[in-house]
Amino acid sequence: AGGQDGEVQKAQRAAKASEEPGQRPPTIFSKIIDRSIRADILYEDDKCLAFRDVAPQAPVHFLVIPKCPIPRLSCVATGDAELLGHLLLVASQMAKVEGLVDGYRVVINDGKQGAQSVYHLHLHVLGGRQMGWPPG
Ligand code: IU
Repeated sequence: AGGQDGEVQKAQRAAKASEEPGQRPPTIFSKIIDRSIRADILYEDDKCLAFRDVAPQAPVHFLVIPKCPIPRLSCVATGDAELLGHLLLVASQMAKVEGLVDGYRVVINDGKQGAQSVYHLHLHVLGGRQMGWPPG
């Protein structure tokens, strides 16, 4: 079923993640999910968690992460489609809850050139100020 981390997907992710040694789950986000470290959690369900970024880059800046430890967007597989859709829906719903009525930015950084620092897939939701384009 969608959202389940099947054996094939796990193996594919492990292979992809191992291309960058040291850049694989578990990361600090696994500890936020299991509550072994504290975070300002805005939303949780069986598939995902949303929490405020510890170093906010905008008046509102939160992350939406899957509970299953997908390292990065370039590791996702066809079977992740439902989960990925769910993450976007939660981002949209939480942006409303946070009062971002004038718009906001959703960002996924992937890998070295994407400036990803935590190798557990996450959507950034940033708002409450005017964004620029192109991003840096
Ligand atoms: P990036 O897309 O991998 O570069 O973003 C990682 C984000 O995770 C970054 O904005 C950090 O401030 C944020 N973060 C966090 O919220 N809590 C933490 O304990 C750690 C990073 I480490």
